[in-house]
Amino acid sequence: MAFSRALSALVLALPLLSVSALRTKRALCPDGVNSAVNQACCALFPVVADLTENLFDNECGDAAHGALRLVFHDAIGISPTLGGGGADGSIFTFSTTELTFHANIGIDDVLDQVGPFITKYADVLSPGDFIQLAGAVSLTQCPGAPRIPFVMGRPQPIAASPPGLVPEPFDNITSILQRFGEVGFSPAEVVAVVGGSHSVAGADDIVPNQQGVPFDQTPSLFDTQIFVDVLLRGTNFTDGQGAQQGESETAVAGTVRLQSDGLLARDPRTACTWQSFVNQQSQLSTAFGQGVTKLSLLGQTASKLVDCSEVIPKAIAFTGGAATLPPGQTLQDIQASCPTAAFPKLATQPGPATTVSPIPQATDS
Ligand code: HEM
Ligand SMILES: *[C@@H]1O[C@H](CO)[C@@H](O)[C@H](O)[C@H]1NC(C)=O
Ligand SMILES: CC(=O)N[C@H]1CO[C@H](CO)[C@@H](O)[C@@H]1O
Repeated sequence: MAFSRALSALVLALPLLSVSALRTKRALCPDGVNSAVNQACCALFPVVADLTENLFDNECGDAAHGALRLVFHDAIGISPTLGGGGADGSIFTFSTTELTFHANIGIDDVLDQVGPFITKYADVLSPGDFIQLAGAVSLTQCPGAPRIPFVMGRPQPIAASPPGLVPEPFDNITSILQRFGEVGFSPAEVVAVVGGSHSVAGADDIVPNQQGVPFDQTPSLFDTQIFVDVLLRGTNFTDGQGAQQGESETAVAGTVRLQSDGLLARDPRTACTWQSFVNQQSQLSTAFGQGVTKLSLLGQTASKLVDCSEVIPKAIAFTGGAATLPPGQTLQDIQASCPTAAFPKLATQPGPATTVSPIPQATDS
């Protein structure tokens, strides 16, 4: 038994070994500093360094969050019936059209930050490539997030995306699942990409007069806390402004919940997947990484693209703790919505209730 297990492990390991032996033949790049298996990727090392230092400031902050959101808003612009180029950079090149779409609220600020880098490196990368590279690098700023592949060679975009393809926070779950389903995402994949991304996210535009309002207690950690926070009982706005369409005040002061996130967490089609990610860091990271990689290839022919994943920095290991309930809250405050699995037991944070700080805005620094 032990022998046969060892033998099958060896048999399985052999092909992997030869693949990795092939893949480690790195040669020095013309810069004399970096090395790459594929010399075509050498030109990207300075781009990655520039993004890391000068766009993201080496942190999982507003600029990194914005770059990740841009990945989605560019890529989802494709439909089997209406057309569109998917992950083609059209949101940058045809911004005069795409920024008029209501769902792209706030993308103007993201393009103000990312756009100059796209222009600076226009002779190295197409806008579609650049947006996906920036998204992959943004994830390497966020502890717990996966290191995802990056492939290069997306052609220049040829037209703006048709309107109406980017989901909005007040859409119902039927229409959200249908929109993602059209481009090949299962309900479970939708939960992974939406929940995972919104674990490092906040609202800069949809909450009146406020910026950087986090979606969970830990917006600079890619963790599973969002899957808890979104399931807490909501409360009404207490600031006299009232909830806007598509959002609700939450039980965690300082955060805001998108209606679509709240519904995904509770809908019979998605609630069990949503709950399944609570405290399952590596499952989330893997499923999210696969989902974002799939987004990055929408509308593209993968076989025509060159694998430059080797330029993507290492992931930052998860440093946070287990997901917890906010001070004073118990499992009774969770609106558990999966009939087939018990909600996992969680510790309650000690001390008096706190308010989650806003995410500092990139334009502040
Ligand atoms: C049902 C699908 C989705 C809806 C309705 C949705 C909606 C929103 C909204 C309304 C915001 C706040 C915008 C603002 O006020 O500035 C937001 C932020 C964000 N979204 Fe989504 N989203 C969805 C899916 C995704 C996906 C699939 C990704 C990435 C893979 C993503 C990444 C982000 C990020 C990173 C932010 C934070 C941006 C920042 O903090 O600057 N979202 N989303
Ligand atoms: C969901 O939204 C779509 C589009 O607005 C609408 O046609 C449909 O009737 C809604 N479905 C439900 C179940 O509310
Ligand atoms: C307008 C609104 O959202 N009202 C809600 C306030 O909170 C109570 C109790 O949770 C709800 O029943 C109301 O619908």
